[in-house]
Formats: sequence, C-alpha cells, structure tokens
Amino acid sequence: MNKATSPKTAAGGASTEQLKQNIIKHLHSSLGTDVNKASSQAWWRATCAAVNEQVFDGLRNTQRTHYQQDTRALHYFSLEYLMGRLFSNNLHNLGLYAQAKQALSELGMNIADLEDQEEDMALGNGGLGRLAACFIDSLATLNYPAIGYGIHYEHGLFKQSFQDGRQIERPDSWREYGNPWEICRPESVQEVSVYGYVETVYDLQGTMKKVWHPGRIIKGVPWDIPVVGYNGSSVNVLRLWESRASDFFNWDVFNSGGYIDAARQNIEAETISKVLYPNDDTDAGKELRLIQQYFFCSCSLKDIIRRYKRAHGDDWSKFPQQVVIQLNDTHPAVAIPELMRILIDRADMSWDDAWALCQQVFAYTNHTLLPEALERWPVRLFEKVLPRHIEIIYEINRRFLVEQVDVLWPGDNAKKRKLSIIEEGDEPMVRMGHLSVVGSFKVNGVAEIHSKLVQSDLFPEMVALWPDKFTNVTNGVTPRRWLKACNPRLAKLLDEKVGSGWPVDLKLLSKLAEFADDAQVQDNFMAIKQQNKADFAKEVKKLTKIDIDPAAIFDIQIKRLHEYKRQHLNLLHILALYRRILQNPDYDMVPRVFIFGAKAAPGYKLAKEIIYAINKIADKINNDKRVKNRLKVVFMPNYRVTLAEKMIPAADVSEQISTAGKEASGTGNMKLALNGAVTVGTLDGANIEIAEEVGNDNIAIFGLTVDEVKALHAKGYHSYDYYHNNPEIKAILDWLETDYFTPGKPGELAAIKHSLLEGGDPYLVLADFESYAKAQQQIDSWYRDKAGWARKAILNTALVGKFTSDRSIEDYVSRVWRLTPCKVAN
Ligand code: GL9
Repeated sequence: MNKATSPKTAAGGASTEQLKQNIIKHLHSSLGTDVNKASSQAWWRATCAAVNEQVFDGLRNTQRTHYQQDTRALHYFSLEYLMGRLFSNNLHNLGLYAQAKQALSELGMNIADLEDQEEDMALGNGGLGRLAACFIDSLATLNYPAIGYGIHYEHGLFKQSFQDGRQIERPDSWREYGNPWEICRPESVQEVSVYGYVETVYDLQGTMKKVWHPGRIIKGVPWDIPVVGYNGSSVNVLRLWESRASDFFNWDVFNSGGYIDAARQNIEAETISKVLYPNDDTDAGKELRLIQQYFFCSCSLKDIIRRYKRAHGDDWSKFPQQVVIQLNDTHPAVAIPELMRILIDRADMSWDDAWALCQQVFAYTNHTLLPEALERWPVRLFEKVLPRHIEIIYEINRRFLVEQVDVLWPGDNAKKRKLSIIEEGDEPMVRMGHLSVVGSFKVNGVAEIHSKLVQSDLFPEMVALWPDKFTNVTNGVTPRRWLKACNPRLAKLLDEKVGSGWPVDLKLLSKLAEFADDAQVQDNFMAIKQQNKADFAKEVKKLTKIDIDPAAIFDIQIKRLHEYKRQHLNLLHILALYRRILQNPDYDMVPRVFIFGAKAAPGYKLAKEIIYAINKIADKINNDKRVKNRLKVVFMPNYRVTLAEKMIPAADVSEQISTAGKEASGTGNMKLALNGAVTVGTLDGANIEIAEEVGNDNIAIFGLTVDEVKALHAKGYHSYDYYHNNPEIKAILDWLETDYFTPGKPGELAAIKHSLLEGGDPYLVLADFESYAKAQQQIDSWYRDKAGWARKAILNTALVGKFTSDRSIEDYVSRVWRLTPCKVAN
C-alpha cells in the first residue's frame, strides 16, 4: 500500500499568484473574454483550463513512464461511469483546492459558484457506475497502470422533476456546450463492423476459413478524460468511445446517388452512443443495447491491441502478461468472442491458442443476483447483429459442454441444459453470465455474502468445475470525494485528530475511536453535523420550498427506486408514525425528517407509483398542523452524485433496508456511515460487513436474514397473514386505498397495497415491517441520549476504514489482476 503522502501543494509548484495569472490568461486567450464581463461559466472554464495545464503535464508523464517501462495494465470495461463533477475533485487530488479558492476569491469569485457551473457527468445509473468511478480514482491514486473504457454517451441519465408528485424525465445534455475535461483523440479512431453474413472459404491448402462480410461499418472516436490520482502524480485515462458514421461506407451510398440514405445511415451510426439505457438491475434486451455493448468492446480491444503491437509487434506470447481486462458485470461479455474472432480470423491463431490466451485475460465481476438483471440475448438477434460471434459462442459452448461438463457429469443432459451458454426454448437465448464465467480466469462478487450466494445459488456447478475461479472483493468508495471533498468540516476535524494521512490510509480513522467518549470531540463532531444539516436544510428549502428543522433527526434513503430496496417499507413506517400521532396527539417521538432521493427507471411502473405515493403522503403530512413538526417527509428531485455530496454529510440515519439476499453490496451504505450516520439496515450485502466493523451497538439491524428469507419462501409466504394479524399494517394499507392523500381520487395509491397483497409481496415488506418499526424505535431512543448518539456517530466514521475503494483495488490486485504500482516522477 502506498502510505500517507499529503498532496503536494500546487502541483508544479504554482503559487496562488501564478494560478490567478493563469486563470486570467485563459479568460483572455481560451475564452476570448475579460475579467470585467466574464460570466461565471467563463470563469469556471478559465479555471478548468488553468488546472488542466497541470493535469496534462501529469498525463504526459504518466503515459511516457508506462510506455517506457512497458507496464502490465488493467483495462476496466464498463458500460457505465457515474463520475459526477470533476472540478473540485481534480483540485483536491492535485492539492490545489485551498489555493484555487484563495486565487478565485482574490479575483472576486466564489469557488462554490463556479463549481455549480459544471453539469454532472452522469454516464451511469447507480451503484455499478459509481463504483467504476471510485475504482479509477483509486487506481490512479495507488499508481496502478490502468485505463477505463466505456461509451461517450451524448445523453447521460435523465433529469428528474416532479409534476403533481409524478416523476417527469427530461434528457440530460451534459456536454451541450462542451466539457473542459475531455480531449478528443482523432488519431486513435477505430472502426467496428456489424450485421452482414459469414462466408466459409477454403484456402489453397484446403484449410477452412470464416470470412465475415459486414453489413455496416461504424467509426469509434475516443474521448479521453484524465483521471487524476490523489497527490496528482499518476494521471490515468478514462477513454470513452463516440460512434460516428464511417466515411468509407458513406461514400458508396453517396456515389450511387443515395444522399438521403447516406444521411440516414449517419444518424443510425450516431444513435449508438446517443443515450444511456436508464434501467438499473434490469435487462433491456434491445438490439441497440447489444450494439452499444459490442461497439465499445470492439473499439477498446482494438485500441489495446494497437498499443500492445507498438511494443511487441506480432508476438502475441506476452499479451496475457501485459493485459488484464475486468468485465464490469456481463455488459461487456461480448468482448470474449470478439477477442477470439480477432485472434482466429485476423491473427490466424489456432482455436486452442486463442482460447488459452483469452482465458488468461478476462475476469468478471457479478453485481447482482436478481433474475431480471441476468442478461440473456436472443440467438436470432445475435445472428443478425453479430453473425460471426454467434458461431464462436456456439463453438465455445460445444467445447465447454464436451470437454468440461461431460467429463465431470458424463451423460448428464440435465446438467448440460443447465450449464449451456445457449438456453434452449422457443426462443433460444445466449446467457451472458455463463459466457463470462466460462471465458474468465476469475469471477468475483461484491460483498462477502453476495460472493457466497454467487457460488451457492447462481453458479454452483461452475464452482464444482473450477473451485479456484471464484473469489470475493467487497466494494469500497473513494474517501477523497466522499469525505474530504464533500464534508470539509469533518475532514478538518479528522486532520486534527488522526493526522492528514487518512485520505490514502483510511484505517487511520480508527484513531478517532479513542475520542468517542471525549465530550469535547463529541461536541465538535455533532456541531459539524449540525452545520451540515443547516446547510442542507437551505438546499431543501431552495429546491422543494419545504422547511425542515436541523434539530430533527435527518433520516435519509438515497438510491435507485426499486421494490427490493423497499422505499415502500420506509413509507409504510412513516404512515404508521403519522397514524400514531393522529391517534395520540401527545405521541412522543424525536422530531424526524425522512428524506428520499431516487430515480425510477422510466418503464418501471410500480417504482413510479411509489414515488407518487411518497410525494402525496409528504404533502399531506407536511401540511398537517396536528403533526406539530414531529414528522416531515421530503423527496429531493433529481437525485445524482452532486446532490448525494450535499445529503450524505447531513445524514443522521442511513436507510439500508433491502430484502436480505437482494442487494449485492450497496455503496451508499458505506458513504453514509463514513460521514457519521447510523445505519438502520438488514443483514444484506455490505451491511453485514459494516456491522462487523462498527459493532452491533452502533447500527440498528433488523429483519429476516438470508437463510430466514429462503426458509420463509420455501415454507410458503402469505402476506395476507400479516395484513390480517397486525391491525396497524391493515389500517395503513387500507388508508392507501382511500382518498385521504389524494382528495377526490380514491384508489390512486392502491398499487402499493395490491402489490403487497394480491401481488404476493415478493420482497417481504410486510414480513419485515414489525421488526423495522422496532429498529426505528431503537433509533429514537438512542437519539435522545445526546452523548450516546455522538459516540455512535463518531464510531461509525472511525470504524469503516475498510470500505475505502483503495482496499478494494488492493484486493483486486492481489486476488485477480497481479499488477505492480508504477511511480510516476513529475
Ligand atoms: C449493483 C448492485 O445492485 C449494488 O448492490 C452494488 O453495490 C453495485 C456495485 O457493485 O452494483 N448492481 C447493479 O446492477 N446496480 C447496482 O447498483 N445497479 C445500478 O448500478 C443502477
């Protein structure tokens, strides 16, 4: 591990004065404006340009060093990178934040106003995409040679607003006016083929060859986003591909008089990188999505091979030594047959040699067990879009079934059916998870329990075939963005109490535990929380017009909206509290503000109904005088990285209430605990490991365990029993059917009730309700003891050092990637 080195001041030794001059220089020469008339946008851009001078120095140094030392490198293949803003992140990682703040202030500008000029780079849906962003930050910080590959979407995740409580989606155009952090690299354009047919030909020796005659060729234009490591010495790259029409192909059509056709094909080609699919944890199954996946994998592989060949020519023997590719879920699994195709059809390698090489290069991370998220592609779609690849997949599968499955289970056709990469049926399907396991040398889940379930429930036979292939790497988050940058007050206290090395050695935070009972530190810690809450309350007022009291408990649930995450369990409990207050005007509870942030996939009806219900119920409760401010409910619109950065430092309570066995890991749970929030959570995903670290006195665990969930389902779960046996549950669910929350429109909120009763309550909301309500009582009584609560909050921050993404990366390095750090001299 690279131990604590504090970021060098002003990379390159620039003084505040020089920074000021640089900003002005760029205001003049890059923006063509003047201090007197420059807009905040222009100031922001000029500052970015000034910062980029140092970013690009680091980038050149890093690339030169890696090239000279011919380093083994990680290639992270991900369809999503949820980067958020880069301005303050880059400044912090360069050690320039304080200086830039000073320089700007001397120029009469407020750094926070400039930060607000930047659109979030929202090229991801949620946890999986944000994890990729944290990982590339850690890789650069730890000086590992690595490159992230993905798609340069024109439109990232949609923007959310509410109209009469209902979610409205608008397109996100994050780079409408350009993005100062990216560099277009026309010199590294790649071409990618799709459609067409495969011809079998024989050469003079009578050897059979397959020739793919593509139906269309698309150009991939790379955009590089420099990834600045903390300390600013290594600067890696995130390379995102944009699709364009290939000039070559258009000429043909154009010359034959097909101007309109050529234009149409242009549009079709450019459609590929137009939009991010907004589904989380579900499989879209659309042709364009398969083309997106193939497009970026093919461009990226060709880019890797071009770079390899520059150093090693046509000698492929060192390829597996130099290249490791991590597949972020199955989304890039088509890279496996694509590399096979390149090796066999282009490099004339034998099947056995090509397959041996492939199997040393790919590793696969599974991020979910939800059946609806396990990607399966119709064989006929593959035949249409990638006719050569489907042949290769068939051959991979044939050999797998004959050489592996039939050897361990001779003649067992049921096993073959279960393990086959091709699922039989009326509509035969390619199982991308199976392909990923067969084609990879390592497979990991993202938290201890999840990795166990991947092995026991998802791929037990694959484990029997290859026991050493499976491993765990528990997720982590970068403490630079998720503590240092987003919670400067707490960061300062930590610097004082544990020293300034914690951003790169998060276990140092455990020193703070010594102060958990120190009254002075408790006061400081809680005063910081109070200030963060006051700041956030202003934000709430600005965005929702709702007044919230910073003295109340801020209870936060932020994540994508999904039944398994159970925002509706939280909502039922809110209704229970409201009902108790109405029934007993003196009901004694610590005032609490329940705050939600969540986007629903545009096609996910029930998720949207849950948003609507929360908004309608919030409206009623917030305006009911009888509540006397004991209860407030806020749904923040357009939840995204930038909003998370404001919410997390202000949280007292963190809601992590998924049905046990459903949330692979979670990462918001880590961010909230790190910022001193106490978790109310199930024994699911990384919550289990958080509980291990902070101890059961400092987390409110409730609900069925994974084993109990399985046992309940096996025995037969009847949600009606809970409805009939628990009068509070019955009253609340019946309430939803009245027009109490939607005057004049009874039944508008009934969808939730129906899913929990007639729908069978697949995520066991009613089964966990009572236990959840008790855990919430526990929180209430804990909070009444001020010193006791301060102790818990402090211990949460102190004891979650394990969950830095630096540790995750070191685990990947030792368990999967086998990389060596490469120090870059400035
Ligand atoms: C997810 C899991 O659901 C999370 O539990 C996990 O923390 C992250 C990162 O490993 O991956 N898998 C998945 O498909 N999503 C996840 O968040 N969904 C989105 O990214 C929206």
